[in-house]
Amino acid sequence: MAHSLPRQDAEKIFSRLAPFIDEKGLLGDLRGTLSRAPERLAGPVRLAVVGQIKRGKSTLVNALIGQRLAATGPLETTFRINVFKYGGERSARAFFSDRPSADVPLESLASLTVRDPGREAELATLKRVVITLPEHLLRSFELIDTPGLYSVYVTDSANALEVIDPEQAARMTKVSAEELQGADAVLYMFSRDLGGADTEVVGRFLGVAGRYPLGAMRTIGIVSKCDSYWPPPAGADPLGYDPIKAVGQQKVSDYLTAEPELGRLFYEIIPIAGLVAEGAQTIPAEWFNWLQYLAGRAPDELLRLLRYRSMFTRDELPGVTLSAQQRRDLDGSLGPWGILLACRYLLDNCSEEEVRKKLVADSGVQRVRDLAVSQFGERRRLIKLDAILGDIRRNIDDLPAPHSRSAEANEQVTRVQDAVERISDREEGLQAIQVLRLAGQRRLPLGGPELGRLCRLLDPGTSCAARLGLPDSTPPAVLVEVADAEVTRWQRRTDDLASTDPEALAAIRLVLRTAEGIQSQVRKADQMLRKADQLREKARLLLD
Ligand SMILES: Nc1nc2c(ncn2[C@@H]2O[C@H](COP(=O)(O)OP(=O)(O)O)[C@@H](O)[C@H]2O)c(=O)[nH]1
Ligand SMILES: [Mg+2]
Repeated sequence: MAHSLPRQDAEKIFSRLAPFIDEKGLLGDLRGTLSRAPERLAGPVRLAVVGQIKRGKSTLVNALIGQRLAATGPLETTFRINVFKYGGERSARAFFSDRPSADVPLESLASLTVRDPGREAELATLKRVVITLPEHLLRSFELIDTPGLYSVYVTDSANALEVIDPEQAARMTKVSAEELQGADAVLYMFSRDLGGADTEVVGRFLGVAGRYPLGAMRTIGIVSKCDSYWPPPAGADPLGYDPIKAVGQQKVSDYLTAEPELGRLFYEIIPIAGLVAEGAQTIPAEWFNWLQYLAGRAPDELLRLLRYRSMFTRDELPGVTLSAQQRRDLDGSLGPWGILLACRYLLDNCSEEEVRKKLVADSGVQRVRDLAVSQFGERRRLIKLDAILGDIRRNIDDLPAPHSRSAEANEQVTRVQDAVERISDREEGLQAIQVLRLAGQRRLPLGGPELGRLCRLLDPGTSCAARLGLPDSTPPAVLVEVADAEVTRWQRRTDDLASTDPEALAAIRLVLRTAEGIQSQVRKADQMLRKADQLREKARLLLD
């Protein structure tokens, strides 16, 4: 690949740098960050699910792993962190602040969470539960469920207030914020009314808001509980009503219009109905008989039954043979939209397995999964590197102003800053991802064919020929010709943009540098092959 840093260089730079930093002095934190960096680069991405309390974080975690293991619901108000990581065996280990850690049966996870008046003291010292699962998704990243941020929010907290006293809320926030700072990447659940607080929290995670736009590849925004926009509004086709598309997507674009900064902070913002995805994967097979029964009702009647939850779940529902408990179970696990969707797929003769899969796809959770795997799994090293550089920059930002630091400390800071810039300049993959993202958001002034070319050129891990849009069998002389044309094209583009759009200019410059890198590689290869031909010719003459 053109221009990329040899694999171990960043690791070497970090570990060589650490000993120069004074451990006990002003820069002690920085030294810790640097000396832990190589180990952190080698580990899996730590993906934290963060946001306000009761936004559906634990529900999303369950939906992502396809099992109901994180406790959800109004009673879940402990301070503890759940970490889900990959391992051959299903197991869980609890870590306390006042006694040694202990294995716990997975089945007892719920009771370790739910606030139980008899066990308050025990639960108060429970810090963290690490759950190991042989779940493919967790090969890409560790998933961290946090209790929730609270005190920074004023809006939408009425519900939470009923069950959480302010002291607890402050502690939950502290625990969650600490976990966020230790994470490499974030799934951030927006509060119901997007506030400046959301932008602030994420901006802080990434470094000062907007200053390190690269960081956006480490954050995915989530608009949760979209299915709660129910019943379908008058005028909509109620059977085809899709609250994710109809309301969720609209909310995302409203957010982006109201706070354009969000476009920089998030790689993507995805509207979801986590409950539907969680329910789809976890309801017992037997419940499909109940869904079949509902699917057998006339469409108008089914819609009428599902329109109001209070009616669907009441004690007596004349003409319906499902018991109140069965209806409540379905409602609690899938919600009315999920039930309606399932019925429609059953009517289309989908199998139970297909219905489960389709619901996960429709809920938006499959999109979160796919994106998380491609972003945080396949780009693991870049994500980690970017997270570490972000932490170092934050450490430096938090130091007292340069004039109040010793000359020695200033020298150390300069040294670290140089190293950070050296790494981020040379790891072109970091920048390539950012440029691809800008291209995806149509924020580059390029036409369709040019965008296609750009994406191909920047695609890491493919051959020179593929990056030039040619088959791998293309003769090197042709590759040279095409690479030359490519360089000329991007050179011209750079000149066009020189005085207009700095963001686009920086992006196109990177494309130009990449094209030049490819050009130099194919030229070298071509020359070598020509020389080889000449040598072969000479050899043949000797033998003749
Ligand atoms: N309708 C609906 N309810 C949801 C959804 N996700 C979560 N909930 C409910 O919201 C409540 C809080 O969810 P939970 O996952 O515990 O929130 P957390 O505090 O952010 O972890 C629970 O009663 C969930 O059942 C969703 O997508 N749709
Ligand atoms: Mg939770």
